[in-house]
Amino acid sequence: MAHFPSGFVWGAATASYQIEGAVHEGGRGVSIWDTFAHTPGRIRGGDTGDRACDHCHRFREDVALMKGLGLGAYRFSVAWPRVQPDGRGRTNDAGLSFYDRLVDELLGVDLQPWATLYHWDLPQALEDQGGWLSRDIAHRFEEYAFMVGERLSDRVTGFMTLNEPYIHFLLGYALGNHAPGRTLGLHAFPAAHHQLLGHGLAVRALREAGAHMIGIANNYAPAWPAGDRDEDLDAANRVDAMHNHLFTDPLIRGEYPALALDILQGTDPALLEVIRPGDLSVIAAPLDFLGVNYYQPDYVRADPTGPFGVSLGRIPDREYTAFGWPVVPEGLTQTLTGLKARYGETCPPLYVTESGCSAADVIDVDGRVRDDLRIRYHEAHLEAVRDAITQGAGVRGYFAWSLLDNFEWAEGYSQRFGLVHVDFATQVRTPKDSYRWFQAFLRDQT
Ligand code: PNW
Repeated sequence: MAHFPSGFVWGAATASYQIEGAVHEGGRGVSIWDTFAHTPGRIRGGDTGDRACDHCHRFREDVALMKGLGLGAYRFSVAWPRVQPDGRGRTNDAGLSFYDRLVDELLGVDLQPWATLYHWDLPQALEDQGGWLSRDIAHRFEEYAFMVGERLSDRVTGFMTLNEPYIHFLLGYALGNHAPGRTLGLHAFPAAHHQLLGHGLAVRALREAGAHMIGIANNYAPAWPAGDRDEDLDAANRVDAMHNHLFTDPLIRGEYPALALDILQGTDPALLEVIRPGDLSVIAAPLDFLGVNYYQPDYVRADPTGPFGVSLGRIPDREYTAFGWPVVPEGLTQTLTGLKARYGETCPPLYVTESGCSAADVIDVDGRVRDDLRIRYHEAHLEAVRDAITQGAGVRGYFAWSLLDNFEWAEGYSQRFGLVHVDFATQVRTPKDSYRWFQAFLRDQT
């Protein structure tokens, strides 16, 4: 495969609740994911993140695995309840110290730390006060962002405020398959607006605290109509507005997309009252980069019974991951070039902050873990990034999701996304074939 621009950032990504474990240690508070995972029936197999990859105790080994792969960067998330157990007031120094040690370990082997402030593990105390539906939370997030920024900005390369506010809004507050498990449909819009407001306030707080590379990791999915009926094209435009533009236009243009406002207004005009004068200029705080998490396009059909008149289907005739998601690398090219086309000169530099797949591992008698699907997946998606660069999208990095097999939210441990296999009973880590492939690929890049 051809070479990427020099200085291109190569990394792997994880998230706190998915890997850390140690949920009762070091003064950590309870998060909405602790509550949700311990509610019977919520997670496949009754799994929880109580132990996960035991990363809090094994981070040195995990950093060594990243180094061994030849990565130059690591994207992790900070668990808010570890740093501020009640989501307001008191800082928990033991929690911040953990991230201190992690960052120092990374720097010790020349890996750039990239930190996400919020990857869905809200302090339960804040959920009890309304969570992201309540406006106050935006200010709590600002305060927390400042705390983390003050402690880590001298050593962290890039900060991301939020991970995938769209997925958190959709699965956490609209549909309820993720924590906090609310099923408000589009009435969950305040959770979208308050995340965006919290993001804008956090950007400002991080800058005050000395951070210089600040962005967000958004989930993007090109909206593909499932048919050529006009209704399907309209349906795809609505999904595009809600999934892609709703969480990006405000950041870059300082306005919500008109189509999304129409949809929300049509649901309940009172929903838009959460947008107060001045909010959009806070939300549009200048960004140094835009993180792109990509998995698959939305395949959209008009369906009067579905939310905003659509239903999502499965793209036919593709290779599928163990999750049943189709492998569609050209959707990544389309996403990256689409962002550049929509925002032009105002488009911040792009980083792919997540790309990866769940694959059933085949473990040989000698312990070798074969995951050919994952090799094909990353190979094709890297080619897709290169195509986007050739077409003028400024892409500066690629973070594979994920370093380790981990707690895959509502799917528990049943879906494995890692370049490194984790035997959850023994916590033994085994680099998979995809790890070796990536290692050889990176060696070839230099
Ligand atoms: C992302 N969807 O979540 C998250 O950032 C990761 O924590 C997660 O492990 C990874 O992707 C794999 O799922 C998503 O339904 C969850 O479209 C669901 C969707 C997309 C992303």
